[in-house]
Amino acid sequence: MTQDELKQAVARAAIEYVPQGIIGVGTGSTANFFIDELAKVKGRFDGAVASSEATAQRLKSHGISVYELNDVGELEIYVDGADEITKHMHMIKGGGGALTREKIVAACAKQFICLADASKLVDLLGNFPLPVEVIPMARSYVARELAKLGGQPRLREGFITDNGNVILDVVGLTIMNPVELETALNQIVGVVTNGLFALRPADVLLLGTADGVKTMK
Ligand code: ABF
Repeated sequence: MTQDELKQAVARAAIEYVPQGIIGVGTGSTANFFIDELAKVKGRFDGAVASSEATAQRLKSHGISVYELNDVGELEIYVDGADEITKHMHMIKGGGGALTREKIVAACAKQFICLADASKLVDLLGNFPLPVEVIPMARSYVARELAKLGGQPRLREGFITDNGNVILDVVGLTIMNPVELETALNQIVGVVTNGLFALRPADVLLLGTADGVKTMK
């Protein structure tokens, strides 16, 4: 099976978690497969909150109603991909640059359902560069602080987030304790969000493997 076929398989499997009401929808190619599956069952739920402009556009193109997060209450589920995930359900996210809205929508959901192909499951986070969204005027300061933590930050060239900020992708971090590092990064003035999702990990992982979709909790 190709990586895309694995992503499609987990997207299909996630449909069984879709409740009535409004659901949170993530960003990226795996989330896009999920949106395409959602379109097939759009009579079963009321609509969605999107974690990015790109996702909102795709949902709307399928005729799925898109709601503002401030206009809805707690969401039953948030469904999204990841760049890396461990068996403890800690993730690196934000390769697509939507980490801030993803973290906000995830925070509003009772259940975070992560969709990933087998290549995303790792023993230790950090091989994938850790994205950090930064207020533009704080870029150099935050980069120096990240260097003090042992990372090598690189500006994502030519990229501005949906919130008007820049992203520093950090390589060289040994992420032994994702909760501790996420907390430390949150303390750096000028950081909007970091791509570690460990304080609020996934609740369910649907992992696409050659032997089928595995469910981990
Ligand atoms: C979102 O999409 C991001 O948090 C993550 O960076 C990315 C994963 O992309 P893909 O599904 O295309 O591999 O989930």
